[in-house]
Amino acid sequence: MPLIEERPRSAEWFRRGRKVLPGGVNSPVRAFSAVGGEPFFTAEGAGARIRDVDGNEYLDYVLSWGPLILGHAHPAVVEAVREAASRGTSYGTPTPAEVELAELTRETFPSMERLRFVNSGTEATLAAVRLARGFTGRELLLKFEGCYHGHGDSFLVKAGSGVATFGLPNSPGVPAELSRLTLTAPFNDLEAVEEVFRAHAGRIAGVILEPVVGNSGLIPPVDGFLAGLRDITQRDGSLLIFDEVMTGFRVAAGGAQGRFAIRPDLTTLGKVIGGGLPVGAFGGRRDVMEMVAPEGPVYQAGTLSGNPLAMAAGLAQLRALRDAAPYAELERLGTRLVEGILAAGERLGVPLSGTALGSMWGVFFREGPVRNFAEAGEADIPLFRRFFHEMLRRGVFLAPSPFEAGFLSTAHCEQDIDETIDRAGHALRAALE
Ligand code: HOZ
Repeated sequence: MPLIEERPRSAEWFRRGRKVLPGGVNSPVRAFSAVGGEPFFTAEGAGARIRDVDGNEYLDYVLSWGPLILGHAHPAVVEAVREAASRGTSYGTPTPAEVELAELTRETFPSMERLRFVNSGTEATLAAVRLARGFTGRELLLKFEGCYHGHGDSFLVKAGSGVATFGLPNSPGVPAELSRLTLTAPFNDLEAVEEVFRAHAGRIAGVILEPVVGNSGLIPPVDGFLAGLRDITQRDGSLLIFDEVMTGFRVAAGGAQGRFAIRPDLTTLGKVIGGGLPVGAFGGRRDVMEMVAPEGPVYQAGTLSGNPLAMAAGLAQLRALRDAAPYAELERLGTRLVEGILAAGERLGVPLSGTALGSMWGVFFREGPVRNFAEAGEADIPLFRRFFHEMLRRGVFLAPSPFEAGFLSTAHCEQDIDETIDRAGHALRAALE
């Protein structure tokens, strides 16, 4: 296949974009700064593929950073948005779709006895932490190194995703007083968590984590880690908060909490539940959620929260997922993909490791197992960068960072996977030259 070498139209849009948008983008990870080069500008997407403004086509494993589990422009989602938009884009009053989406979400996430919709995953985690603090009357928060919970002040401490990608230990603009309230521990290290709780007994409002980390690459929890956190938090009276913005409806229908049978006190969702429109949700134990205004004193609000277009898209996507029950097949494809890439590495003498969980997958450029952020950081990042570009030249779009997970959609078929494996073999060889 001909390699994609130039993107003159994308380059021109990027030149214009940089004059009006910081870095030419509206979210840092899109700028390709971590891998070098310039981003392509997308014109359209369909199924498992997107096309840039120069007419190049890419098999897409980013999928808008997770939301598009049915692929791009799924007819049911597009039609639901079209139909909802024809009746108006926002009312600022309750609508039936909000109740329906909440009911459908709770069916799949029974721990979310009550929930509220917001506009993004960041909003959801901010609200969940405020609520945990309001409910417990405590101020400290424990998070894990390499977990990313959006760009709220309290979370920009040893965070994953873009924060890790750009090597920012934390962000200017976050008051030191606030950062001091965020404690950290390595993921998958229960002993470290016990130690933090020993040092701060009765003072930690909540423990927030991605139960399967997707923002340091893909890192599953080791046996007993999530159950251990459940025990420790219960014992101490602090709340266990699962940030399932990425894993919700992705590692299994019921997210990581369903898959690993752990019931957190609070959960945050986003991405998939909005079908590609801006949405987030936080919810959990009824007694905790009763603290949220107007029932209780913990304030949280939003002009566009529960937006009718986002609710319609989310409902269409979740209903299609419920009918299709695609997770076993997605995991089979993901496993095939990861194993194919690892085999290519083995043939070329490149140490790789990786895993697939539901519709998420990831490969590290180092031997496994990778159990935490520090180990993820020991991968061969320069080789990843070259691999990323060689894949892009071959029409495969991976996340432009070693600290992100890959995604699959129901639109990806076995032939796509096999083509990707084939291209990965060539890309790896080229990356080594
Ligand atoms: N939460 C997304 C995945 N790490 C990041 C997407 C973004 O920052 O734009």
